[in-house]
Amino acid sequence: MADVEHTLLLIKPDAVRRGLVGEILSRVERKGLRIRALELRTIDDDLARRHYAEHAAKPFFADLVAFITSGPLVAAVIEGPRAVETLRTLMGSTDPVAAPPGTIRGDFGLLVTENLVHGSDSVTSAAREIALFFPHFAADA
Ligand code: RTP
Ligand code: MG
Repeated sequence: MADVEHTLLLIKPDAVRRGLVGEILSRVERKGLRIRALELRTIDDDLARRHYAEHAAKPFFADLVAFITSGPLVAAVIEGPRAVETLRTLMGSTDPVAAPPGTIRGDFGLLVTENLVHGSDSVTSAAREIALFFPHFAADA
């Protein structure tokens, strides 16, 4: 597959608390994307700040870091053709109020602060984020 991409999926602590891990992974798999790495873990403050570094100056940054470290999340490397954009389409827009039904955020979310999932926003971001969460991941292994 010439245009295969890898992207980082996070099933955020709110979705883990609500028991939506299987539902979300199932949607990703049914779409045809492949899970290449998978881990349940609670991330620390340092990893959260590095993952969300682009938002460091935003007023919601402290709340974002507190939320994403508030309990276990599921991190996954997802593979497939145009995987970055495909996963973002499955997720729906950042604010669940604007995300249409049929998307993960549109079907299960209410609040922008607890919006269930993260997906890398570009191939460049994906490479940076995969290296943070899965430092030993090799795309061609
Ligand atoms: P994510 O990075 O988590 O996948 O979300 P995203 O790309 O759709 O949105 P982004 O702009 O990267 O924002 C990162 C996360 O910050 C939270 N946020 N809170 N309180 C607020 O106004 C606000 N705005 C954004 C969201 O939880 C968003 O997922
Ligand atoms: Mg983002």
